[in-house]
Amino acid sequence: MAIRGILRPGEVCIRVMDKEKARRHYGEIMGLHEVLEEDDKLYFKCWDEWDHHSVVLRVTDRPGMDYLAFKVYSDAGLDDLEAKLKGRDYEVEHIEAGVYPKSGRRIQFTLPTGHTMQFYAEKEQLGNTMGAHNPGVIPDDGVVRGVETPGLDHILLGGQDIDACLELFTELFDFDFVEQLIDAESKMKLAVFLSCSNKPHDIAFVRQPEDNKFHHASFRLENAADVVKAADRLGKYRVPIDVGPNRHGVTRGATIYFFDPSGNRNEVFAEGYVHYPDIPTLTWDTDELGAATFSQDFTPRQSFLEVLT
Ligand code: M3P
Ligand code: FE
Repeated sequence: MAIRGILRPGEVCIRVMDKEKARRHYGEIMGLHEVLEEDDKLYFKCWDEWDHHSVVLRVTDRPGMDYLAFKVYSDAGLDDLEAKLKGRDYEVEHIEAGVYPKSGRRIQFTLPTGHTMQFYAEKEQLGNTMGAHNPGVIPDDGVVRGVETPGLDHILLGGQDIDACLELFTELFDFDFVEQLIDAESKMKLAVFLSCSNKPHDIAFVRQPEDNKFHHASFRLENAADVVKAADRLGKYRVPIDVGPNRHGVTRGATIYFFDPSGNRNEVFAEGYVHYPDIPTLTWDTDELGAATFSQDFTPRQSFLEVLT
């Protein structure tokens, strides 16, 4: 199916505790471009994203995620999604255009795992500096810096009823159920990976005892060599590393996990396979938990499984 419904995770709002440290981490070190500042918020875009911003940082007293917003192809798509949600007795809130900066109207609801999720169709576009006509391949402003991520890739959330989220995303939102991690004995789903695109995942859920938890926001890189280069930068700036360069079994992405100054986990991710809707759901079980999570040393990490914000 051509992508004409839900397009991508277009905006994530992450809570941070120190504005200047967060500005340095997401700006100088990760290489996102700061596009707007409010009293308690910083707005960033990655260099190859056209929309005004994809990352919002809200300064407060605890880390975690305020909301995740998916961009939808058309305004009519919002009505369609609202009708579907109401058909399943979800409470849907309307947010008028302009309430969120540079943004058209939004609808908001709560996931079965307690996370706040939004859909929007319009956001002012800034472009990627190259324009749309004979655009070239490298941004024109010369300001490619830090880890140089071209875009927000996917989000991983934690909560209890990930089965209900799986049902919601596949039945109502037309996502593909791309991969899962199950308990080898009970067959209980421990993690589910969902795609609305050709990516191996746009969102994933991991089973956790506490709802509304944030596992990580992942930023795309082009290839595994860029992931190793990112590791050099993360080390140079003394960014706390959760898991150094490795490759996921699930999604096959080259990865590094690390923490922002407030303890929120970030990931850089490259080279996952191309997903198509006719590919069967891939299943990993806990007998291969190490290889499912980190295939190069097939060793599960405790912090990776237990630290969420
Ligand atoms: C990723 C990824 C788990 C695996 C997570 C994988 C929670 O974050 O980007 O592929 O088992
Ligand atoms: Fe990830």
